[in-house]
Amino acid sequence: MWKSIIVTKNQIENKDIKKIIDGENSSIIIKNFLKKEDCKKIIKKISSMNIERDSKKFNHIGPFLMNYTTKKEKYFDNAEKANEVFKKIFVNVENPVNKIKTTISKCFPNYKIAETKENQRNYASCTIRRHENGKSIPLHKDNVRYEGVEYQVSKINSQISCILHLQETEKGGNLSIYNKRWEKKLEKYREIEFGYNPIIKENILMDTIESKSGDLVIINPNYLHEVKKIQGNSDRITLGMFFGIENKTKKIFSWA
Ligand SMILES: O=C(O)CCC(=O)C(=O)O
Ligand SMILES: [Fe+2]
Repeated sequence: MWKSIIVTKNQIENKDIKKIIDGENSSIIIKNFLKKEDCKKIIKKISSMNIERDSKKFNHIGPFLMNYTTKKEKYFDNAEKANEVFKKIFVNVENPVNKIKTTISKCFPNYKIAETKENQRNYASCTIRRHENGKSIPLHKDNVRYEGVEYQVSKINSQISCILHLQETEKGGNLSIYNKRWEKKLEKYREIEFGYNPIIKENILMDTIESKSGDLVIINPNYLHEVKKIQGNSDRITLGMFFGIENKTKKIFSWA
């Protein structure tokens, strides 16, 4: 069995994060991390604003570093714009990015949460992704140490991914996470566009995490994962951000 740890935001501890970093558990789920009314307010605000999407194809707000591995200047230009947009989106609610940062930093009492800057420029604080009926996210991993070598944040020891569900699906859109840590030898299964050939998940233990608005899901994104096809009329809307833990300097960074 490979299972989630279900906790409240006041219960979560360093040992829970350690368990997902080491792959003992699939994920941490904090149910109702954000009030459903706040999720709705955020979505309403987004709909009322005329926001330029970072990628028409993916319908994201905010640049996603992995899509800019060789376009560093452009990443920071777009991050600056996106961070202004996020400030506006969160005016009427408790800022979810800060709330996630507070929750994670409480798990690392001896660490400092550092402003993530590079040559005086800020990283994107998060990305908001909207996936419609029929969309899915193929099998992949996220590993900034391997894929983001041009960036300072790649110098970290461990990386975690936080996904806050702002709107749930009617059906489908579950996250599947496999008990298989990415390693370099899997690169030969790389697909042209994105992700990996599904044969590498065969016979591997898997856990399923449903899309439920208000829930915060924390995973080690170096374990293979995918989002199944969304069904029905309700788009799957999430706010995602990564954290990096640097042991030598006892610092925690966040970016998207
Ligand atoms: O939306 C999700 O559930 C997962 C997104 C993802 O791939 C990640 O956070 O690394
Ligand atoms: Fe991912």
